[in-house]
Amino acid sequence: MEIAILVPCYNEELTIGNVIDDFKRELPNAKIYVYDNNSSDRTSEVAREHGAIVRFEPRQGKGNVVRSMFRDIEADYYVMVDGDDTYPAEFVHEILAPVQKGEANLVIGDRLSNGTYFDENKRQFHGFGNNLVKGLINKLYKSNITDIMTGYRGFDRLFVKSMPVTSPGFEIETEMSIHALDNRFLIKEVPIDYRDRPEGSESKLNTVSDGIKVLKMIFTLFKDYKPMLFFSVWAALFLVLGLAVGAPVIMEYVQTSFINKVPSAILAVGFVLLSMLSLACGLILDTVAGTHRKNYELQLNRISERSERG
Ligand SMILES: Nc1nc2c(ncn2[C@@H]2O[C@H](COP(=O)(O)OP(=O)(O)O)[C@@H](O)[C@H]2O)c(=O)[nH]1
Ligand SMILES: [Mg+2]
Repeated sequence: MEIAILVPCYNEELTIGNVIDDFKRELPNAKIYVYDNNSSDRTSEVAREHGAIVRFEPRQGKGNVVRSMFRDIEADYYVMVDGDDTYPAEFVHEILAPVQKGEANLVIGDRLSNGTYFDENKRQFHGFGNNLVKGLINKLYKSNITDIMTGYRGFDRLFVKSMPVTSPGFEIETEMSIHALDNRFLIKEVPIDYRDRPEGSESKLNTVSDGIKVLKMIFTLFKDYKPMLFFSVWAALFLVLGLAVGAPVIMEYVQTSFINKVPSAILAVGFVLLSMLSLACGLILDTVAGTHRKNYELQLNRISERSERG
């Protein structure tokens, strides 16, 4: 059974050697793939010296790298980890166990439950953004995931080969979590320890701009995956506005058999029409999403057949 360790890297010369050595020690037979994303430092040289398989990805962004990794790399089980030496390699066995036993398609290395993340990560608003995203997703999917955006994950082959990666950047983690939830993949969370980057090593993530991209991703996926719910919200909003503006007009008509509030009447009709239009969009897109879901299920069957034969 082949195991692949995937390490997306952008300027991680300080830490990548450690990461490779640690994973080599824990899993001597695994193949370690480092995808270097236009680093201006010696990331790829260091990675090669430490015995990783180094490849280059010219399109900038973690999502772009993950897309290429998932497409190129053949293995039975996969582990993805940051190149910044913040996730301890010792936990790799716990990350892999559920996928190897067939208990999970996706394993999430949860930094938050053990409490080390809050002690170690000194960045303001990071916690706020994490909580916002977590709350949104768990509400929408009635799920209970603790750490949506962790970079330490385990996958089985089916998940890797069927995950449509559309995020170019750091939204990839959120996209993966939502995709897994929406398609009812088996998800398991494993609490892990977290340590901050060593002195001199800089995070590539910008809390505000990358946070906005993550929220946009949630919004888009919500519209695409749950169009009926998404457009029902708009329909309800416009209906309430229509009734608020239109009720006095109807009252007036009932009492006097005349309508003097003509502008209100026109506005109310406009709002109600918008409401109906939203509902119609929801109904149509619901069928589209349903068809897509069926096709996706068939594709999953084909991928798992091929994996079993290969
Ligand atoms: N390939 C690639 N990897 C990136 C890019 N930006 C960040 N990474 C890698 O993604 C991982 C997570 O990034 P990091 O800055 O540690 O984010 P944080 O853990 O949320 O602070 C690290 O291994 C980075 O080297 C990028 O543009 N391309
Ligand atoms: Mg990191």
